Amino acid sequence: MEQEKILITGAGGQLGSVLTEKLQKKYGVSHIIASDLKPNMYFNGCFEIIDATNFDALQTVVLKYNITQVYHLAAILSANGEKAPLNTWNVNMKALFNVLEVSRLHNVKKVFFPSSIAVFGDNIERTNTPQSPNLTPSTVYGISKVAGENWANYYFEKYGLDVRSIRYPGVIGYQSLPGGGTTDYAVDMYHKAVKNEKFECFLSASTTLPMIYMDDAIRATIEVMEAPIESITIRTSYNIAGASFNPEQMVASIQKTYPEFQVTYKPDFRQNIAATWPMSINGSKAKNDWNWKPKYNLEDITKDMIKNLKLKYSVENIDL
Ligand code: NAD
Ligand code: AKB
Repeated sequence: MEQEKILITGAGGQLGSVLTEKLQKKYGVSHIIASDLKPNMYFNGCFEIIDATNFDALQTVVLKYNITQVYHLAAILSANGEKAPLNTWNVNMKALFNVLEVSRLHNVKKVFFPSSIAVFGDNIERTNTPQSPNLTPSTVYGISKVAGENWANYYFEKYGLDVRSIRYPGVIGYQSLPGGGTTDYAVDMYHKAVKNEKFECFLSASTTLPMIYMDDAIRATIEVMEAPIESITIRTSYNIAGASFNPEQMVASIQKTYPEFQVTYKPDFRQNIAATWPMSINGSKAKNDWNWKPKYNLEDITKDMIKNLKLKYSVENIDL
């Protein structure tokens, strides 16, 4: 384990910035190479600028550090993706092909590819959505994730490349800001509540979606990557359960601490995306195969978000 050299693409993003720190703690700072389109001033340790759509840039870094594992997080998310569909397809697919090819060519042992609940579309059971229904996503982002899952499976079957993947629900955390998805409202709502501001929600009050707390999301990522190879029976991507709730339930949960907190609803194009996604996920394969169990429900998330955001904003005020 001491010999691992781990490259993270998209390390400056919502998940990447937290995952980088977690992996640094686990493996040692010098074993983790964070990369993104531009440097992140908060990173300690090794950082490389890599546009993951550039094969040579990626290959150079993999060879320079003798990379043994890649966590490939770089992508354009659902809402931003709809603003430029062809570019989103190009970025999401080209970056993944580069990661898979460079890994195959240079003996990278394991690759993590994050998929999403965006793989699901209209033709699903929206409650307790099963692992393998007909996947007909409504966004270019979702289409790229379905294709990515199948390419992950292809590289495992054809070349034996150990690619592992989970379908993240919407991720909520205090450490970082989300990067242009349909579930971003949830993080924004907590920030506004703690700053004693009003919030305008771009989804309707009753839009229930699967969500997951950052700690659970990072733990699931590391657990699936560390599971014994024989326990991984799904090589496309695992459904994972987190918590499921709608904006109205979030507001009620926040109002237990901030009774004056006010939210108005102004659904926009993201409402149509959310309407095609599951309301809750059946994560039984992940549970059976590698023991996945989420720790945070809505009340736990609200408590931890408020506690940490209060701290964050009070420190920022002291700095001023
Ligand atoms: P994010 O948008 O916050 O971060 C993505 C990062 O990728 C950004 O820092 C961006 O600069 C970088 N990036 C974009 N194009 C790049 C390129 N060509 N080369 C290198 N870097 C590039 O996203 P996130 O929320 O941290 O998501 C990380 C991964 O997890 C993504 O693949 C996303 O699809 C997946 N995911 C996230 C969520 C969520 O709720 N956050 C849910 C499901 C799946
Ligand atoms: C998004 O909303 O695009 C992401 C996701 C669920 O994939 N948060």
